Amino acid sequence: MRRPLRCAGAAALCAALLGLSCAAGAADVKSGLKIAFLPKQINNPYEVIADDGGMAGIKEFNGIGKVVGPSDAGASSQVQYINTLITQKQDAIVIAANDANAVVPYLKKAMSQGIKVVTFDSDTAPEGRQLFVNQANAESIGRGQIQLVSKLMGGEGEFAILSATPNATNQNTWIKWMQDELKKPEYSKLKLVKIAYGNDDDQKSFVETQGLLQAYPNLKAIVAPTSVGIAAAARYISTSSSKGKVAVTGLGTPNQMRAFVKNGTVKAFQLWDPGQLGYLAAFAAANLASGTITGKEGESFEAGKLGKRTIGPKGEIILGPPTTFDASNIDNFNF
Ligand code: RAM
Repeated sequence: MRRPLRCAGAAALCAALLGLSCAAGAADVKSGLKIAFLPKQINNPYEVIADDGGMAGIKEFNGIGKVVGPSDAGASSQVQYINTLITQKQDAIVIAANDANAVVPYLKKAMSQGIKVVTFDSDTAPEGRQLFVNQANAESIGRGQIQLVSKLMGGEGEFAILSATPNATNQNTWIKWMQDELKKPEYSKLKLVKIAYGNDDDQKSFVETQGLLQAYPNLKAIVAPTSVGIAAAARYISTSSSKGKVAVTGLGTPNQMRAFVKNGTVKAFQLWDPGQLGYLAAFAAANLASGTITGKEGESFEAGKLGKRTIGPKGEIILGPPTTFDASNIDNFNF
């Protein structure tokens, strides 16, 4: 484990005085910062893990954290919460945006009043935030999903995507890269027949799965790049005659998917650690609110147990590559 170099003052001063490169650390973060997490949906198990990770990070630097948010992932469902957080004069808002644009005017208002805005999990248009903490490189997530489903389908046949909401920035970006990957000659025998939307609602995702199986009798796989969608699809298929015939894959949490891996419905799927995503976002927000970083490319900061992190192009900070889970490793993960 690397040990962060501790500096008493601001990173720039430290570097200038000692001729060393030194990232802004927890020691540089102000204590008592009020940081609010605003997930896509308050009741989505994935978002709960991410928010818990954020609250754990905030505790480490003695901030005051809280989680507020809607029960549905609708485009404008987060607006009223942003307005309340502005009134409360939070130091930072950390949001997984349900829509790239709908929340932007409200987040702009927050920023104009000195509140720092960090998106995580699902981004807004760049003018809506100062930083975006991304779970992994979006291109590699999208391409990786196709590589995985192609393997599960033996490289040929019809498959469908079961996504979250039609406006979800993260899923839409991944799907764009999935479609790009599909153009490669090695996938010429794969056919994407439909993109369905379960709106990150368990029941709707379940019904959409049923609809896909009825509409496409030759379907060989469903890829759900959403933890809500993949769990609902697996639940439907696990008790249907499609079990063993239609592969289910995508992005899900090991704890939600474990039973379906054990009963053979799901062979493999992917994800990152949502708790680490929230934790990293908390440190990014705290460093912005403390003035140790401003959001420019190349600036770096210490993110507690995740070590030094550097801001990339377009204000993006990346957590790390996803993990592929299957029967051989799923029991090593507990989230
Ligand atoms: C759902 C949400 C979230 C996404 C995960 C994989 O929980 O849509 O935004 O990142 O799936």
